[in-house]
Amino acid sequence: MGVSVVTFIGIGSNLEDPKRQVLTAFGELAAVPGSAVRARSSLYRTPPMGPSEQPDYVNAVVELITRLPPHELLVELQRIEQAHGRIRGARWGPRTLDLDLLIFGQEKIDNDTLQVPHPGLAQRAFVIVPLAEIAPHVEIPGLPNAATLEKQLSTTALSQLQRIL
Ligand code: A4P
Ligand code: MG
Repeated sequence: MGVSVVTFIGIGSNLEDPKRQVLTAFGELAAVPGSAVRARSSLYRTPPMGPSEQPDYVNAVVELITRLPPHELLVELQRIEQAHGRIRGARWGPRTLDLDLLIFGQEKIDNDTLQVPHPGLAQRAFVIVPLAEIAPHVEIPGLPNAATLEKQLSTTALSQLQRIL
């Protein structure tokens, strides 16, 4: 294990009591080896991106300090997804728990198993709003900071997000 790195994890769920899935994930992320949760956002109810015939999502973002290298952190995130009974189905289809590695320090990673910063980050209100809540000024490699990205969202996109907890 190396030095500590500041990372951000996007959490999403739209099956089997999504709010509970997200709250449980907060605790499980705090228990990842060599890691600590430094901040967690509010929970937001968000309309589904992708197939619209699926329930609304609950989304949140966690700031996690970790000594794990990025691929080991990804393995830990996938282990937590599996523990929530995640069944991989259609792309952008419904899921009990999705954990996306959004930002890993100042690293840019682009290989078969991992792309960081997460490719959808700059377009997704359900990622940007909770990220801007806990880390408005964090530097995102190749992108403006979260506060700036939030200002670029349409009022329609913003109005569809509902802070629930
Ligand atoms: N992978 C590559 N980069 C990363 C990364 N930065 N973080 C690879 C996590 N995984 C990464 O992921 C497929 C593969 O992506 C992994 O095996 C990993 O090696 P997956 O979770 O199995 O597939 P997925 O999530 O169905 O596909 P995808 O394209 O990652 O979907 P997204 O982008 O995660 O979107 N609507 C709302 N409102 N809120 C949501 O949270 N989420 C999705 C899923 C769709 N619609 C949504 C939401
Ligand atoms: Mg995913």
